[in-house]
Amino acid sequence: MPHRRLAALMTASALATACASDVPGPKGAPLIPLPASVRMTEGTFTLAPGARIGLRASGGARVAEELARLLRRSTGYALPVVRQEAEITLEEAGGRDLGREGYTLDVTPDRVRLAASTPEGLFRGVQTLRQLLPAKVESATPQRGPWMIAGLSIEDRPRFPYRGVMLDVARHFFTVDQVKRYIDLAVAYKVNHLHLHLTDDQGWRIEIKSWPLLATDGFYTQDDYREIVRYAADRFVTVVPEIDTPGHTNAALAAYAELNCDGKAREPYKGREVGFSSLCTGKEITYRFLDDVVREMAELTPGPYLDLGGDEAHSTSPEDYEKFVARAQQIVDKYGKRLMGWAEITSGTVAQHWNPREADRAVAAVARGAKLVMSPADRSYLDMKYTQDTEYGLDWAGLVEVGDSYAWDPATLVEGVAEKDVLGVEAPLWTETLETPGALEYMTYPRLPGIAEIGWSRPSGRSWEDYKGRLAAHGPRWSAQSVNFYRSPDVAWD
Ligand code: TNX
Repeated sequence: MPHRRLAALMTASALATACASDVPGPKGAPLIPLPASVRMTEGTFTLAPGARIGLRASGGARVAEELARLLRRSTGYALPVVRQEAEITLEEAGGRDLGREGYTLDVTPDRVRLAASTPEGLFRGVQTLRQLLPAKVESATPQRGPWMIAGLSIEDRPRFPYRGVMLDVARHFFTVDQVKRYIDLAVAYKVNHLHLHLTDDQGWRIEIKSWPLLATDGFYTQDDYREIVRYAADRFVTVVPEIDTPGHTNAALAAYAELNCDGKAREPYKGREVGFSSLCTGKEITYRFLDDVVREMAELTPGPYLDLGGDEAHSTSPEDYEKFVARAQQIVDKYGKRLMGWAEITSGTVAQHWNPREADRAVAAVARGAKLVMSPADRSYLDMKYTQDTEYGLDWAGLVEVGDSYAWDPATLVEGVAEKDVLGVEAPLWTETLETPGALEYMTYPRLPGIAEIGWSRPSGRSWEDYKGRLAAHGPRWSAQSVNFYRSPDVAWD
């Protein structure tokens, strides 16, 4: 039966885009990330002005309110949240364990039914629902309907538990509100970790009460930081704070003379060189400092990870580095957190692969029992230029067009690293050349959604040819939110 085989060969993605042409009105819903399974069904649901959002799950109230807020803005409908079955219902997946982030979404002519085992699963499902509606649903002001969704049945859960984005707020500082918007845009693609690179040679951006001179100019107070953590948590995003050590520490070495081996404070630094600074690994005060910083950060951070960097410590001897990292590990253990660091770090539960020329470090980390977050600079670095002409960014890892950032797989990229070794993926955005939110957005979109898909979706359904078709439909969504994105010529934008 050849047609049966054909149907079986049709990937979830083909089906997801197939709906496009069948829907009267809106042009369908090319989903990113691609769900684990999508089945098209008969008919179309239309959101009517009198529709309600029904909540039949404990703990999902904030998710339901967030969905209502989003839909009210653009539809202008009242959309009350009620505690009963309604036109759009969010409910607990009865009996079935969909995992922490999994969900099912069923659209029939008379209802939308979203089910999950946790509020987090409902939140991930809401992101899918947004993408099923026309792009104008992202608008902040009332738009004209109709608001239609093609009938379908989705069952979805992520491939990897860690799907992150990193923002370097040290090279250039970004305010709490700017970080909130950055989070809002990223969660639409089911990103669930925000790694904040809080300290570097150029600046220390988090208040440490026991060392008050560290952060003096452009920084988060501890209350600011708590606010970011809370905002992220409300969107099921875990903040991973990074205090880079023992290198990338000029800002600390400038603030406190006693942290230097020679006891002399360093000059503040504004340049772009790396690898010139090091904490004094032979002095006890260095470990008192580290203990204080780790204690305060652990108190502020509900997430499991505390990242101590460890990259490019070119001014620390290998022996001193080892010694330092061993002490750092003890301190992080003492405060009940898990040490995370870049692949150079020789200790810790999670190591982050970043340098394509040093993939052996990732393999070594796995041999030590660490899990990997994959963020290869030549694929997932959001600060790499797209082309020679890109106004911002660096090119040390190469030029990274949208297709380059999409076409790789974390379980096959590095020989000696397999699926089981991978915790997930991350897209880091370093900000040596980026000073404004518009510049951040330009480098992040459209590459972040591709990295998010690599972390969420099964590799079997993925191809650049298919992906770029889906990506095209996200341009109008970003336009509706005034996102400054790069209109890659490789994508036929809607
Ligand atoms: C390398 S990636 C660095 C950063 C730079 C970045 C620029 C890593 C662990 N270290 O210090 O900002 O390249 O792309």
